[in-house]
Amino acid sequence: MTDEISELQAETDAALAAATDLRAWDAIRVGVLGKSGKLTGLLKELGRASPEERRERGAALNRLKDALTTAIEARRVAIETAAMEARLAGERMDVSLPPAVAPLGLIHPISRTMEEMAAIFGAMGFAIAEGPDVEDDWRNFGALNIPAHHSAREDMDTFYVPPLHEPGASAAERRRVLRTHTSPVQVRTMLGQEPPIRVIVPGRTYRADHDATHSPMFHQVEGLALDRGLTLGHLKGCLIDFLRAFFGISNLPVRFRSSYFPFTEPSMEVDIGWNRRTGELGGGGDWLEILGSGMVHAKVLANCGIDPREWQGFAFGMGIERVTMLKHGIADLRPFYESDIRWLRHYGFNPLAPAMLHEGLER
Ligand code: 2NL
Repeated sequence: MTDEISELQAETDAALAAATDLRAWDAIRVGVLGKSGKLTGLLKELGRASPEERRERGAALNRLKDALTTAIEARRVAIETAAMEARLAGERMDVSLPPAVAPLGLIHPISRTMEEMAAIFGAMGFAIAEGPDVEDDWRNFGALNIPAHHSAREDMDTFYVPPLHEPGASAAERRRVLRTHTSPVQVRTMLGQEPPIRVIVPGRTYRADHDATHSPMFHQVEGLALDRGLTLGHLKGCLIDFLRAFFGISNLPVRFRSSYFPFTEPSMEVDIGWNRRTGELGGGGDWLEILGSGMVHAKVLANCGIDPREWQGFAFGMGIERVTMLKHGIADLRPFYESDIRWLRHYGFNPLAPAMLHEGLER
């Protein structure tokens, strides 16, 4: 009898020691304490024993039951603890390792200049307007008071695109070009909305010209402001404020010089002060031409359906590559379009620190 008890104790202890997961452990628990378990069987047999045997053996079986219950429970705790420790060991990480840095792209200097211009002119109430790169002859030249066979058309070394075959369209509407300036977008704006108008137009432009200082594709920003009673004074104030904000020089010298464009009257070229020898902007006694401007020609307004007796305004245009090179001391035009990763890393801008006027534009 007592052999059965010590046998069950020894057998269960050995089985528990060998069990390393909860499934094996549960099989042992059921096999000992379950309805048809071995201990349950011994307790059932107790009913057939004599009263004095029952007392003695009953006490022994109860001690066995306590011992086995405790051992089984202790083994469960040990198995669960071991499983948790194994999991923690597997998921351990070294928080002192350097982080895995995700590669970060950079903003191209052309894009950066456009963003800065959007920030500066945006603060003056200008919206951004965009349009197609392929334009018809009328929007690119005719509406702007550049007549057919005018030297400006040859000056601009225009790329012509095969014409559209639209029935009823005039020759100038059918003839298509890669826009030589972004002015056709201002033409579209004037045709499409009533003044007052304040827009800047950044974008790609094309001229059949290719050497060390000219690319057949380049970028321009033009601006247009139309309202009642706008004067040359508004033009000057607007452009002086823009140039000083863009170059980050609060006392930058700015000079307006009489010039000619077919689409403005009067027309003015705008120069900034610099040192020709060192390339430093701001002073030095030399002048550098930076943009063209003027009061919008009455004929251009009329061509675009606007009454020049009621609305007046100014327009301007500048090359983005040129002002970007001046601002950042970039000597050569060609790398702008070459996608050389070393050049882009050197001149690229942090995309997480975009141009925002309220923070100032200087780095
Ligand atoms: C330059 C000069 C200029 C304009 C562009 C313009 C547009 C319209 C009407 C009147 Cl729709 N003017 N644009 C005016 C003056 C100068 O650009 O040297 N650009 C690089």
